[in-house]
Amino acid sequence: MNKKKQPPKLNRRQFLRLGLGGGGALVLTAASVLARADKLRELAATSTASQVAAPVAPEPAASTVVQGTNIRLAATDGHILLPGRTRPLYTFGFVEADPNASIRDVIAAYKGKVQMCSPILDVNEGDEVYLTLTNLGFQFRPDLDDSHTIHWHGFRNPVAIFDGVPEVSIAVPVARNFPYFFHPEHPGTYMYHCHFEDVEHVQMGMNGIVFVRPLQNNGTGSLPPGKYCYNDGDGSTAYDREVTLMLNEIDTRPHDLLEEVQDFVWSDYKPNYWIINGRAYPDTVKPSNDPSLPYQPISSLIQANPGEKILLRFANLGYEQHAMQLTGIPMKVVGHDATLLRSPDGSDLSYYTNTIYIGPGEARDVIFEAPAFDPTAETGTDSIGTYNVYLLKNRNYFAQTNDGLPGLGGMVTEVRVYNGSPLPPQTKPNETFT
Ligand SMILES: [Cu+2]
Repeated sequence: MNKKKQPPKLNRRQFLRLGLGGGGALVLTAASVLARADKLRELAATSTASQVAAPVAPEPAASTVVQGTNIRLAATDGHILLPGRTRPLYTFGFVEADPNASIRDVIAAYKGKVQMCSPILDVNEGDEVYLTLTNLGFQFRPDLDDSHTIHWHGFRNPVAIFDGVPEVSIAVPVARNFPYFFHPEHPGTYMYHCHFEDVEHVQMGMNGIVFVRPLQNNGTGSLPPGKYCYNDGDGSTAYDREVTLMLNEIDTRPHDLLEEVQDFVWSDYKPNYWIINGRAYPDTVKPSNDPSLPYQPISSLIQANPGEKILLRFANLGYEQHAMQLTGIPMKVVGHDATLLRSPDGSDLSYYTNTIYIGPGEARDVIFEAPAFDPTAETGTDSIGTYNVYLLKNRNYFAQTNDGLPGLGGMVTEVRVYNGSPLPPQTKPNETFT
């Protein structure tokens, strides 16, 4: 008896490739989606010149920082701009949403409008933090029904259900909420990311920085209230300003292929962009909430008055180790992976360096003191005043380019130390002044 030949079984993506991908066309129905893509393309055409482009039509504002104990993040897709690239880059990620809005309203407001990197979460030691994750689905890949999670990387979590690893807890399907609960007890800098199909979802942009402020900020018997990175007991981690720096690399091929309903072999990963807070230099030094980068709201520009102490909160959720070098100003490393650098007997293990080595999934807390303004050194001028500029850059020169194009790009930002003390106090992390 002849065995009847069975038609080949197709998985979801193979099926879609036959149905949609052959022509390379993705079926997009909503006119507003096309209009927004056109607007982003227009912005992209001007972004390489680092000029301020015309602002886009009002959208729900992308968030730099989320504070408080009642947080809502919505997971969806969208597009960002990279210097030297006219096509907006397809991404996934998280945006801040109103904790009290209905799922329907959050979908209407944010679906297809994700930001990169995801918002900075700013919480306090001892708080009871409720974080609702809402999965909005994908605007540009409506065929995909991927779930999402929040994994607070490095959190000492006694309860697996809130750890965001889908295999041992819960993942959030499309059009559903899930309430996470965290009781942070260990100050320092962490990161969070989606843990569902995590190689893909993290590379696509589902990551951000979360940090915990110490109880010492309220003051102790011997220390006044203030800004401290840790419960150091001696004020050694006090600072005036803070900037979070989320390090990632991007291979643009899987982003483009996903948008075209094609597969990518992840072992072929070979990045061509290196980014800080979702932007590549020179975009890194544009202000926070710059209108030319509507979905990349978080600046990496480090502004300082002479003599101020600046806290840099580094985290790396790329797949490469990075070596971040600041020449001309010594950096004091006070924390690794949300742990104060002290030995069990209390001795000081902090160290000075000009290069921070940071592997995937690692965090560093670094404090430097802004030097006096030197009128003879290289200076620049912006709307705040005249400044000395120090480059904070990835030491690997491959990571100092945008897709191999000429000129400085990539994982590079600037420290600007101003003449006089023109900067007002910072009210939140990564706040920039123009
Ligand atoms: Cu996800």
